[in-house]
Amino acid sequence: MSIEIPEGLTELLQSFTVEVLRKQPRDLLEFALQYFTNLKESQSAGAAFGNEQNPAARHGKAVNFIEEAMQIDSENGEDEDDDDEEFVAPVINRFNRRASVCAEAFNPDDDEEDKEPRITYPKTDEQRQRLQEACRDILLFKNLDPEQMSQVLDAMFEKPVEIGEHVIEQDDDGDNFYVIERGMFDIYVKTDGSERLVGSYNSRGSFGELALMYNTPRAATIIATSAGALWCLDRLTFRRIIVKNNAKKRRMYEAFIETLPLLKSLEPSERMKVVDVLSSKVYSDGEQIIAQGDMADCFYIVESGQVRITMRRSRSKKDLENGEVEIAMCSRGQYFGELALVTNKPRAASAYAVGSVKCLVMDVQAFERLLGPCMNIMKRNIANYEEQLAALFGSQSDVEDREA
Ligand code: 1OR
Ligand code: 1OR
Repeated sequence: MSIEIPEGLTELLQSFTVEVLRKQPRDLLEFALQYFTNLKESQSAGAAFGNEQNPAARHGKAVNFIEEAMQIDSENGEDEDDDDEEFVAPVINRFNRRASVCAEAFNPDDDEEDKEPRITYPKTDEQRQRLQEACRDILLFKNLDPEQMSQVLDAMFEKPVEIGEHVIEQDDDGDNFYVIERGMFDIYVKTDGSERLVGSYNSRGSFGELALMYNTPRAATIIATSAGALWCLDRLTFRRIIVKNNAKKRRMYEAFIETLPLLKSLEPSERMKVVDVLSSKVYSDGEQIIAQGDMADCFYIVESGQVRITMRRSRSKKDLENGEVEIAMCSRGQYFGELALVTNKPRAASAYAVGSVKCLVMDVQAFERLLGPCMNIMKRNIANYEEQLAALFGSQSDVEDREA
């Protein structure tokens, strides 16, 4: 009598075993229950998004575990950027294809990326336009080349959210990266058993990158405070494209970042995390980078060129005609745009490119998350601004008007 092994059983159990070895759960049965429930849920979610014909997406979270086990060594260290190809996470359809952790060694030279099917969610022109608009200012996408960007857009799928929905639960495994199309979301972080509101998103931005970049549990809970819509990028595509791109970025900026006085109180590994979230933006001569009075959501470090910081003499119409006064120039290695983020006020001054300028840009959430240890240096500088304010603007009434 021959016993037939059901298709997919070996791979299913392998994935589960790898996850048990990674997580070392105390209660194996409870872990198994959770694991297979998650697997079932992500399978149903894939089906709900009309992705039946797309096996890689259908398998949701669990699809990653073997590939990731193959990469774990390179990811745990700080040297994950030795080779671009190290980050190619081949999409293995483990329910049709036999893949064994032991037998199928991960070979970085094998360009699996081009052999395996890519995830594509068909979109109407209207959807694609909305998606492109939502992704326009996403810093993690800024350094992608057009081909990478188009693969990312193809792989993204839409998810409506209801008010009160927990999009991400702290400590869960990471499944997707999310780009906000519309809606408001609160960020909660649990420490020592108590949960605290640490920030929010208002109809723009993105979240959910950390667990995917560093293979860590979710670092925060994200709750929708209005109805809204998100665009989701699955973990595998995120790792294949964004994490690979980050390796390149690390190589490009590692030496520069090491020289920045602002970041000297960070550990080397923290400095690398700063590089991971930075994106580079180019401005042409005279272009406005920051407008005085605007709400702030970014922080800047000058990579090349000069940035002129100017201030309106006062808010009154009469003085607007007097134009703006130059109050500072920033060059390579200097930063600006921190004041509004630290004080939670509108931009205190404007910034313009002088000649062609390249800046490294970081969003406010990353700024708050990563630059806490640099706050002393920034606060000392801010105290300098205050001192120079009166001197530069002369009459006290001007200052009072500006500060009103
Ligand atoms: P993730 O994959 O860990 C939760 O899932 C997401 O919340 C996380 O990625 C970030 O994208 C996002 N600390 C940690 N995660 C944050 C934070 C944050 N803000 C947004 N996320 N802090 C708040 C900074 C305003 C630091 C709190 C101490
Ligand atoms: P921000 O987020 O307010 C404008 O956006 C940026 O200009 C500001 O952060 C600072 O990074 C930068 N006063 C206020 N902002 C200044 C100043 C400044 N210099 C640079 N910025 N002063 C100049 C001191 C040499 C004092 C005002 C006269």
